[in-house]
Amino acid sequence: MGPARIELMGAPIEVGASEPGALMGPAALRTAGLARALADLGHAVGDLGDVVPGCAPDARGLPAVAAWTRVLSARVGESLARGALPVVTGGDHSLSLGTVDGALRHCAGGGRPLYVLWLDAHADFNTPETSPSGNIHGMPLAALCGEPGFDGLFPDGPRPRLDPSRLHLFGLRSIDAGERALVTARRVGVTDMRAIDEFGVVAPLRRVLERVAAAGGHLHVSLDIDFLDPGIAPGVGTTVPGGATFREAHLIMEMLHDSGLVGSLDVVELNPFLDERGRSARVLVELVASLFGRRILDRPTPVIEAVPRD
Ligand code: 4U7
Ligand code: MN
Ligand code: MN
Ligand code: MN
Repeated sequence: MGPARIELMGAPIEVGASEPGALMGPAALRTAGLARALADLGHAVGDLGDVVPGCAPDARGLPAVAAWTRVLSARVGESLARGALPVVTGGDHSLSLGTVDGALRHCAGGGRPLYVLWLDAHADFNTPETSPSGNIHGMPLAALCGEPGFDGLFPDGPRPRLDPSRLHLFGLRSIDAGERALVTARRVGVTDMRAIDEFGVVAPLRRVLERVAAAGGHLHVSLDIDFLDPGIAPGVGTTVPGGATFREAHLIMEMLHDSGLVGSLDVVELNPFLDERGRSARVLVELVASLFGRRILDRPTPVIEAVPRD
């Protein structure tokens, strides 16, 4: 079975964040060579260009995010229906309202459970009521899981909800009081930085992947660049110290590739205006390439012997 065709789509949205600049994210990732890096691995890659929302360019707030949600949900759904693997580049994290909604609808149609791996410093589980900032990029998971306060965000009619027990937050190190209560009450899976410091990334991630595999699930990965330590990826509006190292992030991507479970991907929150000479965009391209199979040597994994004999 060959790998699915990869379909890249830009979502230059920044109305969900307070810091302007994320709308340049898709362009920076193109400049850093995302499509080329994936094609060099032997994949069929199409860049479908930037998605255009059905709202005025100066629209603000929930109505603007609702317009993005509709179009992204439709585009991701179409891509999955073609048998492709959509990679949506942002853009702030409110874009995942659309990408996850599209993946949920696709999976509901095919009778497959959707699992979400949320690589992020934050929980993004605020509601308009609990949010200290009012910024929608801190709320997508609460909305997707069906918390109240998001009327008019999704298209009318029945909508598959994200099951919080199939959501796993990985890399968490900043959570607000209100969302902490919700994350606990809804029994969301969490591997926080404390757990990563204590156990590393391998054991916790392996447990997540084993669950998805056992259920025959589709895994949607949402990579927020602030998952990484700001020392390696400074191009982000919401930096939190103490993030994942270069090596931890690489290993996660390699394990995701080896699992063969990833069905859709978001790469979000890159703010090129705050970056240092393209460093953050380049790191993201490297990580995405690792997720799609770039490796140091062609050898079977896992590697049993630390030092190969000749
Ligand atoms: B991101 C925050 F208060 N929790 O809600 C909020 F700390 O997509 C930050 O993860 C949200 O970058 C960060 O505004 C959203 C804040
Ligand atoms: Mn499918
Ligand atoms: Mn986020
Ligand atoms: Mn974040």
